[in-house]
Amino acid sequence: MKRIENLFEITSKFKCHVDISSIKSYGTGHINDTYRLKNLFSEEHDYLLQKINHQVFKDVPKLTENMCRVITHLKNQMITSGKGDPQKEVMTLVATKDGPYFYQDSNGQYWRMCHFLKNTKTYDIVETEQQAYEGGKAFGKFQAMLCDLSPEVMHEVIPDFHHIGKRLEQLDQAIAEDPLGRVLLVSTELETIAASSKSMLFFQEDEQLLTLPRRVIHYDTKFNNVLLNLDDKAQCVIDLDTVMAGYVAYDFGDAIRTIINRSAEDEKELSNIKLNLPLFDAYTKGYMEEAGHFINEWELRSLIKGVFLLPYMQAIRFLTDYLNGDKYYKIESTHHNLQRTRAQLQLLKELFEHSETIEKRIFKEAKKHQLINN
Ligand code: GN1
Ligand code: MG
Repeated sequence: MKRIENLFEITSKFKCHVDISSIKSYGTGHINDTYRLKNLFSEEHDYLLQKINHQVFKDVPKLTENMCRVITHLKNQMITSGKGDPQKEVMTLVATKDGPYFYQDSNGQYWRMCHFLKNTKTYDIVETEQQAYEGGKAFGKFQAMLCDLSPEVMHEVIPDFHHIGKRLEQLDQAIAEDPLGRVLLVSTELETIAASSKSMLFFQEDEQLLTLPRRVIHYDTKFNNVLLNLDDKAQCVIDLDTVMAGYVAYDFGDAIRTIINRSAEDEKELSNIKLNLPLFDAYTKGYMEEAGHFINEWELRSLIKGVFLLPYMQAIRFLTDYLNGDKYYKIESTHHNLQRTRAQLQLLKELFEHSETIEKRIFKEAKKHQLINN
């Protein structure tokens, strides 16, 4: 674990009672650094302390404003409807003694703190249909509860985050600059990416821009961003750094990317990357039960596009970072980003091979909620 030299300085700025001798690294995020800290009073909740990656999140005050807006909205909905426990089912940020929900230390680093939710767990790879179903319910409910929050009020904390046209341009730029001479190693991957680029531009087409509603979405719906309780029931959606305006299909696609894959996001052995269709069905069922009452037919028909777009875009993002010299994602070995790229492209290949089946299964579930007739 990296030692935090100024831990005392940081924690003393927040309204908390931490036992600073208890600090431990926590989680598997690729961007921020997360630590768990115990409460000095054992009967009270513990804390998570996060160092926010300032290279990725350039405007931490705006990011925090987005997060607080969403958190407040979700908690208020639970209080008003009397459904759900706002303390356990929504993240709770800890304020600094000066008021804001973040602190910039003497080295210029940004920190935030939130409550640690006891008796919860996350899965990097989904194991059961029950878990997948609960994931679908959690992200579907998250979107549903935010559908009366105007997307206009949200800041675009990472510009063009899921704009595939821009992602392709960033890849082209990395190819042109090629600082480590890695382009030579990735010609197969570049060909695969080029072969699908046109079909992936769906969300940037004029027709979609005119018809698809923009909503407040999560933008990082990896399955491990849902906390499940000890009975494997969804409890809380976490990692709200990227809540912004976008299309529901982005969140559907990113969740499916992690749920339908029998292997890890960075699986080395490509033949292990196979689809788990029962988990796809279970997620879709849970999702439609919660989102079926607010999404429209256009959005429903766009879900399948998200299923292809997200692994494709993720492959491009990993490859761009690989070519740029691994500056964005944390890596565990020299060619980790290349390995991740290959795994995502393999997943995409599998998805393409089963595209009809996948689409039929989405429509079958949608019919149950009268979202379409045929
Ligand atoms: C990053 O840090 P983490 O794991 O929550 C990334 C997501 C990617 C994901 C891929 C801000 O999320 O967009 O989908 O890695 N977050 C950002 O695993 O770029
Ligand atoms: Mg994240």
